[in-house]
Amino acid sequence: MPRHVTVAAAQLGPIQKDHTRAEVVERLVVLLQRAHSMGAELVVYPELALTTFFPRWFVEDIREADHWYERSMPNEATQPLFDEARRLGVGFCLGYALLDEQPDGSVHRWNVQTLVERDGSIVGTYKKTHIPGHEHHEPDRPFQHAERYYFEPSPDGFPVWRAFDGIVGMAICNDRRWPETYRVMGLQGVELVLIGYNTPIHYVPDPSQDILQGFHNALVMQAGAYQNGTWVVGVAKGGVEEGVDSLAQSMIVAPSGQIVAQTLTTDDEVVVARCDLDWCAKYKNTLFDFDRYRRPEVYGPITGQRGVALPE
Ligand code: CDT
Repeated sequence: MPRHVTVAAAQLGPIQKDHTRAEVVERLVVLLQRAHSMGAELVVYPELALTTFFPRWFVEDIREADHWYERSMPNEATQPLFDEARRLGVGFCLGYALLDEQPDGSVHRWNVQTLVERDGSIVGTYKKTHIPGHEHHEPDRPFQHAERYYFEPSPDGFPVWRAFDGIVGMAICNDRRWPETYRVMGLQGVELVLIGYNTPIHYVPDPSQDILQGFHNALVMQAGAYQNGTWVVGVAKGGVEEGVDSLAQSMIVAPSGQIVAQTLTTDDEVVVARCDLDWCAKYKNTLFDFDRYRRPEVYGPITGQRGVALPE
């Protein structure tokens, strides 16, 4: 039986600070319905798809930011999305901030994506691994990117799940820039990688990269797809949010590395692609036949060290 899954990249335009969860969920439902009418079986939303990108502001007491986090999923605010998706028989992947309160009283703040199957069952929740930006207030910046204050890095790595008739993995925004992200999933046979992102056009530490944001976005996802023989779906929250312009250019990339669908606007927009999961094998069994051609015995530094070790 050939395995195809029609996937939608459900890009969001900006979510401003005063937009309520109810307003945002209404937009998500509209995108879901549009995607369904285009034949989608799986709808992928951006990173932090329920709120504005709140790490752009610093608060001295982190508990003042707790209202940006979800405490459970689904919850009262997102139930309409879960209900409509199940009614339509469409799965989805949703990014949001999670406040994880443990029975022992410890609190964890994660940046996560939850994958939901067509029958409404939760497949899994992925926690962001590579947390970019800064830990402390940097008042000289035009806007903050304090993700390292608001989120812990996940200790879990990159699990994959059997879902949607294939092998599915997830990554979140900055994760997509790191080859290890795709390779760890590639080593588990991943066929579909779902990635939400919020990427400000202005990169404060080195503005010479601003003009290259679109190029770098495509570069890393196309390389990740090709080098691991997998589909990659990258979905933006784009446009000008609270004065900060963010990259859109959501895309669906084939295992060949080719872009098969891409958004044209910086607003709410859906693009779909019919993903042939068996296409992955063309790459996994030939040029990137890992078992035949990889040389893990000489890749020690990849997992043995974090930073650069210069030669003598
Ligand atoms: N959300 C996220 O991870 N954004 C980063 C911005 C660059 S680091 C300040 C990204 O990699 O796109």
